[in-house]
Amino acid sequence: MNVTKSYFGEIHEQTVHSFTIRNNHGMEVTCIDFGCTITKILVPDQVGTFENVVLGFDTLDEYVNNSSYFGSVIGRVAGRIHPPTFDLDGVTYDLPPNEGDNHLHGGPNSFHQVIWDSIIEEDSDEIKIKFSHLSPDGACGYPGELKVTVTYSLNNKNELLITYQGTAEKKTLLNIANHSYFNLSGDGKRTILDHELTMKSDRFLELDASLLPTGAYIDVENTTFDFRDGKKIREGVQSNHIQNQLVGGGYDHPFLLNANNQEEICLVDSISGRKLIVETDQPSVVLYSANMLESNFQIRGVPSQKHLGVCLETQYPPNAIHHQDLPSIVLDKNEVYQSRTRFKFLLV
Ligand code: FUC
Repeated sequence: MNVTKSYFGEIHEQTVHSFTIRNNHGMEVTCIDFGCTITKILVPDQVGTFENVVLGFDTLDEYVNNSSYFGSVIGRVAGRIHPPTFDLDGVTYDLPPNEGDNHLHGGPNSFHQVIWDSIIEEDSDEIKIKFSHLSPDGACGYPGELKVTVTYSLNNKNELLITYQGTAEKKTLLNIANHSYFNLSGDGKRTILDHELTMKSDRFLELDASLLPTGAYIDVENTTFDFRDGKKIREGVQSNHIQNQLVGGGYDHPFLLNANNQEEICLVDSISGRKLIVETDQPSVVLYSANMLESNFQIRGVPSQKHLGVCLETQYPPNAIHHQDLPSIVLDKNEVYQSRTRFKFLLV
């Protein structure tokens, strides 16, 4: 295995670096310290052709100016919070809105827009890039100075493991996710509409017109949200189900996972033969079929369009702070937040 570090760009007189880990089978993961952003994942198809399976850019400017959160780490709190305010121990904290009245993905200039410190750790069968960041008390409205690390680790089993850890000096909220858009066709050749998704999930959260969970759970039985036996994403995109329609055609929903670390999510592109298995310790996954991806720019020479990627954002449910029935994202003072998700690349 080997790892390289190189210059990627510059912002506010600070250098942004790119890191590429390559394993013994030729699989590569490339990320940058700006937003701990995964810019490229090269894996083989069934005839051994290595191609990129995530949406990403080659220049820093594109990451700074694009609002799609390609490959970035999202925090302090992933998803939408509305109203953009919350109470903890009798103190009210206001969060800056950045999508109409909603506070989205940690607010403006949050984790995806900062340059993280980095350390490389090398082993014979695994290489890690460990990113760390000290988020000041009050950053983006959240209380407590927070020490947070994000580690990307690639091994020789073609597994990318993402781990998050955080501790804060005050009681606060924390719910971190990665926002990679997968497209297993390779180099964005096709949309993800014919990708087949299988998920161990009996329930998802109903959304309102502002894409916020209402607090109600919906049973997936007999709906386009039933991925238990596998389904093409196209089915939800073409469906008349009000929940598919209100997100712009497709999915932008938190699914509650029935199982953890048991191949609970599986994405297949049968044409290339690529398969991705996602295993996590998180209670839910936001399935986003890129319904709002705009078509006014290019992604490494490929015209952007709706449904060009699919995000599998393993996390606690969004807006959990406003719904007591949802698993809590409150982190106590000095409590250790930990979360891990494994992305295993295989062939069918
Ligand atoms: C996802 C979605 C949102 C949003 C964003 C870019 O996580 O939940 O609706 O469009 O990413």
